[in-house]
This record gives sequence, C-alpha cells and structure tokens, in this order.
Amino acid sequence: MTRLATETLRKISTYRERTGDTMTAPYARYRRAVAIPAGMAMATALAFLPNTMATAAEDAPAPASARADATPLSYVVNVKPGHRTSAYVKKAVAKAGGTVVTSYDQIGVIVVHSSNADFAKTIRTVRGVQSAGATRTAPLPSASTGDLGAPKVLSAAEVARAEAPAGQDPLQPQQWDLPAIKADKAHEKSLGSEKVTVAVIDTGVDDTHPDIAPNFDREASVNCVSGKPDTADGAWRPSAAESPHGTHVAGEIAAAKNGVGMTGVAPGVKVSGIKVSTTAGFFYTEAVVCGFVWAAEHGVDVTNNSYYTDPWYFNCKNDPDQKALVDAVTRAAKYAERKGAVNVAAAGNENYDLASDEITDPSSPNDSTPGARVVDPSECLDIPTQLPGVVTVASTGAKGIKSSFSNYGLGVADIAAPGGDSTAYQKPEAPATSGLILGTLPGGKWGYMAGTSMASPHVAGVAALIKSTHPYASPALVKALLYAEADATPCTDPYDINADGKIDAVCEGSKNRNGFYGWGIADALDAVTK
Ligand SMILES: [Ca+2]
Ligand SMILES: [Ca+2]
Ligand SMILES: [Ca+2]
Repeated sequence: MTRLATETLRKISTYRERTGDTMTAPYARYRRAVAIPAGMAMATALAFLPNTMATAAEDAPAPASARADATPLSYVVNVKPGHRTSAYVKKAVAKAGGTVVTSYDQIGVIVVHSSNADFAKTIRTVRGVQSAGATRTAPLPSASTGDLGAPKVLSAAEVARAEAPAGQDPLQPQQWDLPAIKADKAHEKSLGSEKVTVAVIDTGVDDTHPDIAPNFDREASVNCVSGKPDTADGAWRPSAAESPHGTHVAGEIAAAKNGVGMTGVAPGVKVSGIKVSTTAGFFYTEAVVCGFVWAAEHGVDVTNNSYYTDPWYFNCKNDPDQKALVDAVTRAAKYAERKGAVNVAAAGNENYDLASDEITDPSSPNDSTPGARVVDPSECLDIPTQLPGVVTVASTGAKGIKSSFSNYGLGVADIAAPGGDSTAYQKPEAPATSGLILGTLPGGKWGYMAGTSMASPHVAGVAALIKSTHPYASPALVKALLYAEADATPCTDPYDINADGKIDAVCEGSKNRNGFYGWGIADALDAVTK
C-alpha cells in the first residue's frame, strides 16, 4: 500500500480542513480494510484531501466475475542463490503443483503460482529451499480496497494564474518544501546530473507529463506487477483507473526546471517508473522483487519506495509465509544496493513508534480479513523501510515539525524531509497556501498530496544530488554524506500537534540523532556544494 496520509490525521483529530468535507464515518476505517465500498473509501480520502477530481467510478473494484474465479495463490520460493539449486527446486515446484512465473537466479528467488493449498508446506521440505510462502492471502487477482488516496488537483485556471519571480517555474511559490531543504538555493549551484537516475518503484509514472517527459529514463522503466518484467512501451504508466501516486512522487523528485508547472528537488537528474502495484493498489512481494532487480540491472542510482509490501504491515519471521516475504525483499533490495543503488523508503503514516516494544496492527492481512495483532516491530518488519541498509524517511510539515501521521522511532528513522501535514497543524508561509506537497499528476496536471510517501522522494532527490556531486560514490558513501549533511533537528517535546492537551508522540534521542528526525532534515544545498 502506498504511504499516503489519509487515516491517522483523522484519528488524532476530527478537524476538517474544508467545510466541503463529505466524510461521515465516525471513526477510522483503515485504508487496508477490504470491506470498504469504493464510495466510502473515497469519502475517507476526501476527509483529508478535498476538492479531488477523481470519482468513485474510477475506483470501482475488480468485476465480481474476475474475483469469483478459482484462481491460484502466488508464492515466493527462496533458494540458495547463484548456482544450480534453482533448477532442481523448479522441478520440485512442478511436482508440488506449482507453475514457475519467473526465477531470479541472481538472488535465488523463484516466483510461483499454485492452486495446491499445501504448496508452501510441501516445497519447504525440499532440499535447497530456504524459505517459501504465499505473497497474498486472497486469490489472484486480489480484491480491491478502492482507496487510491485522492490528490487535491489544481484546476486549469489555478495553473494558468500561477506566477513566480524570475528564475522560478510558475508553481514554485507553492512549493514550501523546496526552501525547507534548501533546494531553491541548491538549484543556483546545480540541478543535478543527467547521468543519475532515480527509479520510482510505485503505482506507475506518466512520462508524457510536461514536467516529467524531459527527464524520463525509459531504459530504466518497466511494469513489474506480475512479478516478471513487462517491457512493452508505456507499460510503466498508470491507467486512468489507477493511482496517481507514482506520478506525484516522480515530479517531486525530478520535475524539470523548464518554465512550466513546478520544479523537483533534483530537476537535472533522470527519473524512471517501475510499476509494481496492482490496479487495486496492492504492492505484492513478487512485484517488489522484480522492481528492485530491474533497478539493479538498469543503472539506477537511487530507488524511491513510498509503500509497504502487502498484505502484511509487519512481517513476523516466526511465521513461515511472512519470513519468506522478508527474505525475498531483503535479497532484492540488497542486490540493488550491491549494484549501486541507494534504497530510500517511507517510514509509514500511522504515527507508530517503530522503536517501541509492541504495536497493535489492526490492518493485516489487508487483502482478505484483517485481524488485530500485537507485534514487536524489531522482530516483525515493515518492508522495505525497516530492512538493513534502506534509508528510512520520516515526514515533516511546513513548520518543520514531525507530521502528525509520520511513523518515528530512535534508531529506525534515519532522516526527515517534508511530506506535508494538515494545513491546520502546520501552515506554510505565504505565498504558499497548502500544508500538503505539490506534485505532478497524470494527464498533465499538478496537485497536492501528503504522507511519508511525499517525504521519501525529497530524500531520494537529495541522494541524487549527492550522487551528481560525487559520481563515483558507493551507496554506502552517498548514505554517509546524506546523514552527515542533514541539518540536526532536536526533538519536539512535548509533541501535541493538534493542541488538545494530550501528547501525541514522544521523541527519544539527542539533537544529533533522534526518533522524530533521525540524523536531521535533508539538506539539498550541502548535497551540491560539499
Ligand atoms: Ca517545471
Ligand atoms: Ca547541513
Ligand atoms: Ca494531542
């Protein structure tokens, strides 16, 4: 699921940004619950992001006929990488009633479909299999939640009216997030190198957008939704029924400085689209594995991951299915890093302390019937954000304070960057008007969204600037510079973001490293000058 903030804000406060709010539900319905009718899910999104152009019709779930089919489950089978084990295991897969969809022998991950209810149990007993598990709990194709996180779209008139001082693109005065990380100052020195590519592993990218087209890297773009690369031209684009999320993220990173629309954090670098989510918005393991492997093998320098791998918010290693998912995504992300990519990921939007001893997760599995379970987040991982080596990004609002929704945690959150917050909680300085983050939307539009989904691309953009300044830097060095250059930001204490007298989160740690801001707020100016 994408890391859009549509839920937690509402849990913290019933404040409504607009009187036009159509939300009527009395309490939170988790965006990962399947029982929400499409119309209700959209109303939920509208509670935080009003004035959307999206309609409920665009969110229609898969036709009942498609869901009624007795389709198989999908699995990942992890074997000892790099030799002939996989050939042997593939035979055993067939014997156990499985069909190999594709095999990533580089990392020892085989993607399988099977209708055999005992497939995982059977294949785990085969010599050479290290872990194996179902990547979903609903049959293929999965049911829809319908919640795509609707953006607040700028009207054509608003875009036409936009004016900026000389040297800025017309919508830049609305982008309070750029000065928040000194990207405006950075752009006077450098826009970043066209030799650097950031891959947006997400819901797809509309590369025909006038702010994205100039910087789009087709070679590094692909559709990985099935778990196997679909290289057809344009397969990386979202359909009209799919979420604009990936396109928004791509523009935040690399919207061109071209006199049109907005400007990204690194407007001189390339951006690619690696589409990994189903039409319903699920980011399944096999697709994510395919995405990282594709990035690894197509010269990608930075990957942005503004999602968590469905259907489990936390994957517990004492569960054989969930362990297999952690293993597969760990291997794929590590492979991308080994091939030169810095992996950057959103920390999540539930205002969870990921360093606490226990969290009650009410949302998993989100593709069938979720049930509340208590997990230890050091044992049960939110992937990819909690994987070793991945840059975990917390979100700040226009006042530079942790966003109301942002997950946090000492030793877990590595760095912070603007992801927006309710305008009521953190109002930007004029001329900016919205506390949310401006980005590009499919069909040549621009609009606002908020979430750690929007924070992560700011850090991905800064990492791309660092890589532009230091073309031969390894991912480890880029990360070290990212953290060293970040502006240390002390804990916000007490943290009562909605000013109701009740503390909403507790920050632990020192000025130089703490649970809310990690090593600090990302610094684009240092990235191009140091
Ligand atoms: Ca532009
Ligand atoms: Ca700095
Ligand atoms: Ca409070």
